[in-house]
Amino acid sequence: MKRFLALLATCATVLGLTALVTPQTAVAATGCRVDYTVTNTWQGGFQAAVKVTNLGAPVTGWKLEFAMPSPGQRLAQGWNATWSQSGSAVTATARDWNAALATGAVAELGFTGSFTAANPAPSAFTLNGVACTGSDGTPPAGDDGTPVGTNGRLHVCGVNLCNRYDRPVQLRGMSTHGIQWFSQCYSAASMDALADDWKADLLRIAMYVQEDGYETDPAGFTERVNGLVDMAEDRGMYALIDFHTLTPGDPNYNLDRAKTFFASVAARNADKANVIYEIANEPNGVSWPAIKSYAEQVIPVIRAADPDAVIVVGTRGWSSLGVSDGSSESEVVNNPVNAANIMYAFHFYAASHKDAYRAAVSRAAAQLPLFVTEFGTVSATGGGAMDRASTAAWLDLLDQLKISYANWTYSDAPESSAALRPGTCDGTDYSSGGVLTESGALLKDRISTPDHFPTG
Ligand code: IDC
Repeated sequence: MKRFLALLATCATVLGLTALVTPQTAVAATGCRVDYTVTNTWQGGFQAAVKVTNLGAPVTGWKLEFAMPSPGQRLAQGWNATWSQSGSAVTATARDWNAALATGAVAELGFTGSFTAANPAPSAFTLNGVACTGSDGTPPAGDDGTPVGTNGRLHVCGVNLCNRYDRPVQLRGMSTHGIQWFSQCYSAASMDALADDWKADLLRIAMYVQEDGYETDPAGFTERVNGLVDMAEDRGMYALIDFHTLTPGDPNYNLDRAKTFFASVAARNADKANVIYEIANEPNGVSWPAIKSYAEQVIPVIRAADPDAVIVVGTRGWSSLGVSDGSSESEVVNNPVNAANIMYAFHFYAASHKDAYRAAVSRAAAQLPLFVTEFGTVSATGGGAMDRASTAAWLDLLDQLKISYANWTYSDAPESSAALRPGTCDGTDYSSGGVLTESGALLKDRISTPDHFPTG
């Protein structure tokens, strides 16, 4: 069996175009994916598998159409649909038993055919009359140059974060400050600068739960987070949705809020390739088993709506893998969260956390998938002098281990951890050198270097 071509294609919005589609409310992101694989060939003949994934609203009937690209290609016999060919046009219509396709459901079809001169794969599919033009919500496997376009939906493989080619990638990006305080910093202009000038791969969306955050207006903050997810997606950046618990430190205090929030954002963003979930920023004053218990209650809520996204779990001692509480990564290694496709958060502030913490990360990285969802170049207060040497040692280590990171903060907060000078967010210039703080200049230098994402 030889795999000739896997073709990923997405249909544009199908809503309203056919009676076969059950209309859905607000969420208009519909689509489909077609994986076309030649599974066998012989003298003048071939067999193809056609996997149709409904990424959009549920349908109660469907028709898949495509053209045979080469004149001599003829359909012989198909299965799991009613197949026909007229000229070059091939149609596969659902059978009674696979006509209903829920969101995320798959129909596996196939056919045998003959060919004369050449046997290229079809390049354009339509489902219920709408052209399939991309991959799942993002540009096609062909690289559009953005981080999401190149890598697609990510997954955990071994201790790494891997891309659509199953190769390890490191995402380098920035964290917002609390969106309840700094929403003016997340405009089209600032996001353009982050994507185009900084060449950031990642925007972490820090949604505080307390401190005038989510708990004061769940619907409003959910909407703001979704808006930022879209802004990141539009620019080809990943979005890390951070449920920014901090005080109180026990995430179980916010368990019900977390379930409500994540059920909503996961359902709304399930079709997107760019979303990663961070379920608890910095557990503190709480044991690892209590954090694990929280994770094992929140993760299934996300999975029910968005089965494939990567989820990052905060760790003990302000996401220090327990080190700041005098423990170590072994409490996680010996008692991991019972879930797949997850990573563990590690946070550091370069002026406060040095060799002992780097040693812990070096050890842990061999056994646990780690994601530095937050770090600072300064002290753990978010202020004080930048520690250039320690920051460089940290970032070199993360680069070497391919550990993804987000820096605290892409904001103009009056504190040395902020990347932008105070007042920047009152204007529209996010690009000139003059808007950067010392920390911002260092981070922009590090983040804007080429990613060299592996593509094969
Ligand atoms: C800090 C902010 C500061 C804010 C404070 C309390 O920089 O402006 O007043 O939170 O909300 C963390 C936390 C992060 C902290 C940051 C710096 O995740 O919320 O932000 N820090 O203290 N962990 C370690 C350091």
